Amino acid sequence: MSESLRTVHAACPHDCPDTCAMKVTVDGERIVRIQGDPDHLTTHGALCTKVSRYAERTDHPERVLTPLRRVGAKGEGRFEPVGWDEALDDIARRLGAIAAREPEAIVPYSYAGTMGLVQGESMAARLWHRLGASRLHRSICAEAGGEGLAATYGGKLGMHVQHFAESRLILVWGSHSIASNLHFWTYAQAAKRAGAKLVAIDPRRTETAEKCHQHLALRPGTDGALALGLMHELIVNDWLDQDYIDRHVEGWPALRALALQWPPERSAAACGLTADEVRGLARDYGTTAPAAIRLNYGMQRVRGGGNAVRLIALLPCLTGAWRHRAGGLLLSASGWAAPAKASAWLQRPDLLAGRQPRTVNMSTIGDALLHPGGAGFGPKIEALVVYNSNPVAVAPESGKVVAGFRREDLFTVVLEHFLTDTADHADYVLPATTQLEHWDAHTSYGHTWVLINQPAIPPRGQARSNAEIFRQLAARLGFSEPCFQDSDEALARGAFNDSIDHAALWRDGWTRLPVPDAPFANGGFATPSGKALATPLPQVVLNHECAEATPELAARYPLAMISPPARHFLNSTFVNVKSLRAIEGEPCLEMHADDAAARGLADGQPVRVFNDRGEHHCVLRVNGRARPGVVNGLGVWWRKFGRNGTNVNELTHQQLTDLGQAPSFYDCLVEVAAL
Ligand SMILES: Nc1nc2c(c(=O)[nH]1)N[C@H]1C(S)=C(S)[C@@H](COP(=O)(O)OP(=O)(O)OC[C@H]3O[C@@H](n4cnc5c(=O)[nH]c(N)nc54)[C@H](O)[C@@H]3O)O[C@H]1N2
Ligand SMILES: Nc1nc2c(c(=O)[nH]1)N[C@H]1C(S)=C(S)[C@@H](COP(=O)(O)OP(=O)(O)OC[C@H]3O[C@@H](n4cnc5c(=O)[nH]c(N)nc54)[C@H](O)[C@@H]3O)O[C@H]1N2
Ligand code: SF4
Ligand SMILES: [Mo]
Repeated sequence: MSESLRTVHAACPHDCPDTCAMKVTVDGERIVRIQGDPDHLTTHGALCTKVSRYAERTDHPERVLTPLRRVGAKGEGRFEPVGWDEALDDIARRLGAIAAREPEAIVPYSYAGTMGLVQGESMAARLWHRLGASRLHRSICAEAGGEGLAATYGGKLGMHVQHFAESRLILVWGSHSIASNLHFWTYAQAAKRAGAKLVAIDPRRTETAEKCHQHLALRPGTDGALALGLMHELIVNDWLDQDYIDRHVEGWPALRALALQWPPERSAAACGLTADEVRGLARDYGTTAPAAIRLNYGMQRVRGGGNAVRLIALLPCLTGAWRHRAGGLLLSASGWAAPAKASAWLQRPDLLAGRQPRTVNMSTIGDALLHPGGAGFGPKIEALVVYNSNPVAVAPESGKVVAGFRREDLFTVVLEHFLTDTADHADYVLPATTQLEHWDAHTSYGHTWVLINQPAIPPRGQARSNAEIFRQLAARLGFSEPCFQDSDEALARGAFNDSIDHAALWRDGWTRLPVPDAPFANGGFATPSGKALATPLPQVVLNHECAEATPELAARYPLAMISPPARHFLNSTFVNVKSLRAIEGEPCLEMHADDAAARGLADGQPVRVFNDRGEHHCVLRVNGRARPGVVNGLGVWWRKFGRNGTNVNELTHQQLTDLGQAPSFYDCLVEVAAL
């Protein structure tokens, strides 16, 4: 071993519930090894395939390493290198000129490219608050389910992931865990080896579903109807924990009356299952303890996603599954970390100084960019600053998103590692550091630890961290408040308050949050009454687009399309890493053999997938993973890798969910024909 080898504590920054603790070994500026921290309980030394290749992504030959200025037409992706000072001076001048007139015409657009508290919304939020820029509703992923969960438990609170190992029954509900939550899957496998039964509830026959004992392939958007069918059976078979209900559930009589209207036959008809499947699942759930539900966000990307989460989240309250630490439900655990975060200090909302800028919903950015401005909307959007996100690929209804980004009168700055579909539309692309090059601090939505990330190598090329870029913009805009001087390291060190063990955090790279083992064993939900809430009464909400709600549309576009994540990408991140793209092949659409036969289509054939919003070309896969009537377009590819320069979001729409004003990506009707 060379004398110069050095190992630092790091955290995986990606939008993944596992938030792995990493150890990065470097030799000078060279990355020698990236491994999962063997001492961190849930990481247990293992990273997924994607992040094991992090060096390949960091030292990718196509990384943007200097600031770039547009030379081609909007969206063409042609740039020339430019110096940092020249770029930042010009950006600050243009943003400053807009802000002097109409600060809300500036819109920040960011999501979870990194989940870091520092490189996410710290210096950036301070800048936007001071400027009075529009606020952003960060709704693109989890708001329907998150609001549904909070409306039931009082927060985004759930089981500890490690306790699934002791469960006797696990419902893997709307989750392709092997792809998107690998470290939970390790615990589910341990439970399976110890005799637990695993049931997958998912329209798609995923690798995860294949490895469960049973797979219920319901129609997309019918999870609420399934939950009510289960409740019906829990009631009529007396599988309820009446004591738990009496003490810890608010609104049970009305929910009970609703559930009694959903016998298994009705529920099964709505879901596209058999009544025996509903009855069997109810029996398993009602008679096995401890029983746990791993719910994931895949099931809430439909109009009724919020209400469906509310209904499912009530199930463990009716059986008293919460009494056991290996019983209950996990959708998100992010709420456990909320009290530990120094959010107000990081983001400084006080810099708004009483102003209340309008909020733009990131999920309807297509419509927003095309809006001429006016009553009910506010000023026309004149400038967009994008970081940690790739909206041109990931936002719904790409046709409108692209048209918006191509507006000649829109000034767009994109902070990125690569020339993504979004960066192609920028006036300036600014090279950002990766997790190996900057400081950060992390919470997790899938486990109950907080983590620190130390830089392992100096920035590659001329890259600068997001926080550094915003700090320098703030200086050029003349903002002299001391908070605009805080270094990245100072932001990381101040990210958590004293409710956590700072000594352990800096010694080990992580520390556990003080959360009880069985948090709701005696009720104590985070609601005002301390009870789980069935009030107001949750409802079954039909999809925006389905035979029942829009029969005329369904006659023209009879196939329901879902677009869940591809296993070797993370949203649209890693699509440009060759070794991972090679595994995924090319953009595809999975279809059931009967639906293919009815259209005279065969496996491997190029097809066009279309509806009134657009047309996407890809290859057909008749591989046994799609259920009848449902097609799966795995995402999220970069448009520029698509056969006709599109991805699945060419077909999705901007209609929002029942709760949370989130997108309904998986609530989308299409038709498919040979190309
Ligand atoms: N490898 C990989 N990991 C990821 C991601 C990724 O893109 N790739 N994405 C990350 C992100 S952003 C998130 S939000 C998390 C969670 O990400 P999710 O998007 O929740 O990912 P999955 O766990 O794959 O869950 C999606 C599953 O839900 C199923 N599904 C679709 N519609 C329905 C429905 O109506 N009902 C039910 N019951 N199931 C449905 C899909 O077929 C799919 O198998 O994972 C993260 N982890
Ligand atoms: N059709 C369809 N669309 C979907 C989904 C789906 O299932 N189907 N899933 C949705 C979901 S759940 C989500 S969460 C969204 C995700 O959408 P996004 O949050 O936009 O996620 P990514 O596509 O991974 O893009 C993140 C970008 O951030 C960049 N990045 C990473 N780290 C840094 C950094 O430190 N600094 C800077 N400046 N940039 C950085 C990466 O290079 C990457 O290009 O997509 C949504 N879109
Ligand atoms: S993407 Fe998820 S599983 Fe992979 S290393 Fe990061 S946190 Fe762990
Ligand atoms: Mo997400």
